[in-house]
Amino acid sequence: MKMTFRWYGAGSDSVTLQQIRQIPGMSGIMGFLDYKAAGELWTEEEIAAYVGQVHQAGLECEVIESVNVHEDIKLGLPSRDRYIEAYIQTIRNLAKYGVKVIIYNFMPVLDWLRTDLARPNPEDGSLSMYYDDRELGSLTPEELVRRTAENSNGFSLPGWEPERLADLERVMGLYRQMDEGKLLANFRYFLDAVIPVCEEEGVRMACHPDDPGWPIFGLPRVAYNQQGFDRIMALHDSPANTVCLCTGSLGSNVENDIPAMIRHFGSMDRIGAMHVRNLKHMGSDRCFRESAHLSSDGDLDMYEIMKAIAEVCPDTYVRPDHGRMIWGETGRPGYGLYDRALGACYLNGLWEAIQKGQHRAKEDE
Ligand code: DNO
Repeated sequence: MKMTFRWYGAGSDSVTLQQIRQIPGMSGIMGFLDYKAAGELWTEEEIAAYVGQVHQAGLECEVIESVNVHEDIKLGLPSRDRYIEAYIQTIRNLAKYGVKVIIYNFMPVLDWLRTDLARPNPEDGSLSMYYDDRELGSLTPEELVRRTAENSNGFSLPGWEPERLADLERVMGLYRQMDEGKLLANFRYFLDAVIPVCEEEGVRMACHPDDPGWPIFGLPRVAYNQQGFDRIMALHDSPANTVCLCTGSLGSNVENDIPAMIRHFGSMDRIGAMHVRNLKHMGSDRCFRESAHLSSDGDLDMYEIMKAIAEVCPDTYVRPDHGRMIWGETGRPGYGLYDRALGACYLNGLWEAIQKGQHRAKEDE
């Protein structure tokens, strides 16, 4: 397992590379060029500059996140070929600088979303991201986007680029006629084009789940449970077509058994990377808050999750995911330093115990 941390780049992150380097057990970064609009080419110069800084700090940069897929590709518009061409060149450019895994998602229009980015937890005063489906029902997509932008402490959130959201209404309209089958056909078209390039370049695409894990605002969604990911893996069968298994996104849907999903996709060698975090449902299946990583703080059994990773994909990349805001920290919602660093240490602790347990069990045999 390689423990990593998301970093948005100098000037775009409240956390520095040196701080990340000082977290015990940190091997590298899950990187991101946060100023890139979906569909835009990531140039060699930009990638070289980002990766160079990460290496200089003594960290690896083998995973890149949120190389966002242009809406025209998801919609299957004639202009998609131009955006796929740019995507392919981005893959080649990233591979040149040692990137091995590219995390992306295929959610129509809206990326992951919450109804509250900083809800105080009555028990301890920490601030958590929060989702309540009833509240979502009372908001229009435009209101939600405005509210999200206003509450993100001046930072942009991954997948919420202003350009993408500016013509929200028009794009939502284009999806009105689309069902899951059509979305999957467009997904296949995309994978058929990019996966052979990944095979050539030694890169794996890792699809991030829809978050929350069910369709919202009447938009089709295809990546929120085992069956959905089975279909995605079958669209283009290749070791380069993988899942970014995000425990929090999938865990939002109470029907998902996360350790079983890790075992399922891990034993097929289809886990490219893991986002590991916990969440707690608040009296309803469709209302949750993002908790601390600890098992006892949320609904997910983090020991079972790490054990499943140790069993089926022990060499994968893991990062602690969204953290709460604690100790007065301010920053990009979900992406402060303290709670994610605590999460990484906790996950590394579980990992050591699991590894030693496995080792001793072997010796006893
Ligand atoms: C949320 C993240 C996502 C993820 C993208 C991948 O905070 O987990 O931004 O990286 O959806 O495309």
